[in-house]
Parts: sequence; structure tokens; C-alpha cells
Amino acid sequence: MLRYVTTNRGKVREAREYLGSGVQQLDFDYTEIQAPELGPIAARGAREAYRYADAPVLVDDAGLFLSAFDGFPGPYSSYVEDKLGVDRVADLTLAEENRRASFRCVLAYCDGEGFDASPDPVDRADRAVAAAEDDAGEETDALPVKLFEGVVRGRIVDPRGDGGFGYDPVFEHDGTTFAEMTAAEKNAVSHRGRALAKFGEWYRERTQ
Ligand code: ITT
Repeated sequence: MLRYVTTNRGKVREAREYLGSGVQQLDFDYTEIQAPELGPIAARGAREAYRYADAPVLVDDAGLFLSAFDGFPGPYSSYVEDKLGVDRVADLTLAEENRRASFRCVLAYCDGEGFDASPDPVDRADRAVAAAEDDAGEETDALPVKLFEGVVRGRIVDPRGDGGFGYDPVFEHDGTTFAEMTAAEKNAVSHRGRALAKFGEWYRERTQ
């Protein structure tokens, strides 16, 4: 059975819309390394979670990237939400001319087995992670991890809506904030929904 590794129940709710109610939450706080990209953070987390659970795991690492601040808070979005709060992040952005933002989500899958090479970008990202770890002189027998990424573009607005979680009330996509959408509507366009769709397609083939 697949474990969705996160402490955030909002993420699990959205994942179940895609992967079915059989997906179990693994409430495991893996070590989040400091890195400018989400991929290496999620990959490292997936290896740690797999070793902990000894079962197939899917780690979900996400962040809000603000154009006016060169992508900040990005991988630090959780810390910034805790320290500043969503409303202050919105206020700081609304004081800027450029309110463009994107959400990114990286899903990292690990089940202890290898993967067939494929020409898609997901696999290339995977190899980049492995190469980076080799360069850093880390474990060369690193567990294989497969990455799936989703991105959605939008803009920061004053908070609207009471659905979703995190930065959803201040992130507007096509005239509607994520907090004004149902989970299904958000999934249809969101960073997580896009990453889950890619993962779901690949996982069904793998487990057939
Ligand atoms: P886990 O690490 O345990 O999964 P987390 O909430 O800390 O839980 P992240 O490290 O991925 O998750 O944090 C990303 C931050 O971005 C955090 O503040 C979330 O609330 C926020 N976030 C992630 N996905 C989001 C989404 O779909 N909508 C709104 N905010 C989101």
C-alpha cells in the first residue's frame, strides 16, 4: 500500500481525489535539507521515509514562488508561513508592482526498486539528483527515487475564500482563488493535481 508522506492533511485530501481513498497518510516529519530547488529536498525525504516505513512512499514537497522576490519563499514557504503568516506575505507582495506567483509541487516516489530509464524530463531530473549526490560524495548506493513535478501560475491578491489550506486564499488562478475552489476544481489546475496526474499514470503502469 502506498504511503503519502506529509504532516499536512490538506495535501492528503487532494491526493485522495486522484489516487483514491486507499492512500494512507504517513505523518512522518522527514529532514528537510536546505536547497534552492524542491527536487533534492523531496528526493532526500523519500529515501528517509522509505527506510522508516519499509514500504512504498510518496513525499510531497511544495512551495510558493513570488516573481517580485526572485522566487522567494520557494522551498522556505512553510517556514515563512509559520513566521510571517499568509496575510503578511500577501501584503508584502501587494506593495510590489509585480504580483505574479507560481506554486510548484514535487512528488518523490521510492519503493526500494530501480526504474526503467525513459526519455521524459522526470527521469532526467532524477538523474540530476543522483549526480548531485554523487558529486557531493554522499552514499553511492542511494535508493532510486522518481520525481514528478507540477506547476501552476497565478497572482497574489487580497485573501478570498475559505477552502483549501496554506496560501490558497491569496493565490488567484484565472480569476478565482484556490480557496474559492472545491478540492476537485483545485486539483484540475493545481501544481499538486498536475504532479499527481503524472504520477498516477506512471504508477498504474508500474503496478499493473
Ligand atoms: P509536509 O512538509 O509535512 O508535507 P508542509 O505543509 O510543511 O507539510 P511543505 O514543506 O511542502 O509542506 O510546505 C509548503 C508550504 O507551502 C506550506 O506553508 C504549505 O502550507 C504551502 N502549500 C503547499 N501546497 C499548497 C497548496 O496547494 N496551497 C496552498 N499552500 C500550499
